[in-house]
Amino acid sequence: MATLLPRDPAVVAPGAVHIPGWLNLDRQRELVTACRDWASGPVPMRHTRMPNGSQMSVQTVCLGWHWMPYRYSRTADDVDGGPVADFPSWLAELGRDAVGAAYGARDESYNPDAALINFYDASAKMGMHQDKEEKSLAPVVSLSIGDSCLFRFGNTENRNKP
Ligand SMILES: O=C(O)CCC(=O)C(=O)O
Repeated sequence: MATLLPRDPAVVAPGAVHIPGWLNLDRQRELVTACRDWASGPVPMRHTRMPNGSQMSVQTVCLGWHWMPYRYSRTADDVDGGPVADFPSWLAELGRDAVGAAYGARDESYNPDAALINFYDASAKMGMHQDKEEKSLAPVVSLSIGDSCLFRFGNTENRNKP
């Protein structure tokens, strides 16, 4: 993809690899089309309500497993109780490709089964946090498409030094 700044792959922290421009425009378009589809149901995209009553500014829809604070379920118990959309095999394949690109070797045993799809409008943001509900050491693949943004990558000690 054409870019004004050279953006080379970088290891931003041990094990965390940033690969700018990894998805070409056609693949990005395919993914956006799929995300729009998932956003309309069976469980619609929504602002997650937190235990303190506030709503997250980002809108989220899940595949495979539904995330709510702070657990995962096969049904969207905090939305409409509906069944979570299937996690498609082509998305697991894309995940394996991404891990292969990041670490230099594909791992066929990597079999992701959940996706959180976040839609950020112009005012949405997400603060520094750790996702601690996942009892898994499997890699997390994050695909960012669309507007430019500040993506901060934290550390395991505190929230102050991304
Ligand atoms: O949208 C992102 O890239 C970050 C998502 C995230 O941190 C989360 O959903 O917990």
